[in-house]
Amino acid sequence: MLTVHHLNNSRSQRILCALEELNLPYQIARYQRQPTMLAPPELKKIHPLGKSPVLEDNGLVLAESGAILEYLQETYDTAGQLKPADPQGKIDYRFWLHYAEGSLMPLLMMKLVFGSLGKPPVPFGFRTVGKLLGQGVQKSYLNKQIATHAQFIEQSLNGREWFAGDRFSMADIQMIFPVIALLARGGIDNLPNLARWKQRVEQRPSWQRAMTKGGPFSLPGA
Ligand SMILES: N[C@@H](CCC(=O)N[C@@H](CS)C(=O)NCC(=O)O)C(=O)O
Repeated sequence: MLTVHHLNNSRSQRILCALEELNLPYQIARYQRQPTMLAPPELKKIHPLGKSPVLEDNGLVLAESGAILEYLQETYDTAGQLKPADPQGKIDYRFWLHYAEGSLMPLLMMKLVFGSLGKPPVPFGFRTVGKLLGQGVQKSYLNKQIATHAQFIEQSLNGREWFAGDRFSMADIQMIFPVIALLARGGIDNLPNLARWKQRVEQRPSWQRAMTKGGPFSLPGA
């Protein structure tokens, strides 16, 4: 039996979506974020990093959402439903699977952290300095980086419905989390391709079932 170790409001929503796309039976072991937004310590008993998602499959323990999605595709997607077959599609598929966590998420996490330096839990006496520091880093570095990435992703969807071509794939599932974070907190307007792509994802029954089973998804702390 497949078990998804699922932290509420987290990247493990991706895995639920993939399992729903593949129509696989699975169970969910649920974990709630602590007030700090971190995962509870029990998750470290499943995998030493204590992050979500973790997937268990007949004694195998897998972490990292991209690696889990690739595993599910290679192991269970016998019809090749969630991976393109053409050479360019395969290159794009691999690119987005890596890019989501390797390049885009670190910038969005930095945005979250540097945007929080003027607020609790930063001690009261440090908040003014923290806020100035955070604003400085965002203005001089982060916002420009995020704008470059946002334009790149937006243009990559010109004339295509999905990240790896004309069919929905694991690459789209992997991109859901950073795109939602980018649209929510990237501070960039006018990304119509991305907004339409997000709507298409949200209309998929697999995503809707993942939300029903996994719980609301609103990315307060990603
Ligand atoms: N790159 C990893 C990131 C895993 C990760 O940071 N997960 C978050 C949830 S979205 C988490 O477990 N946060 C709680 C914590 O850091 O304690 C992946 O894609 O699986």
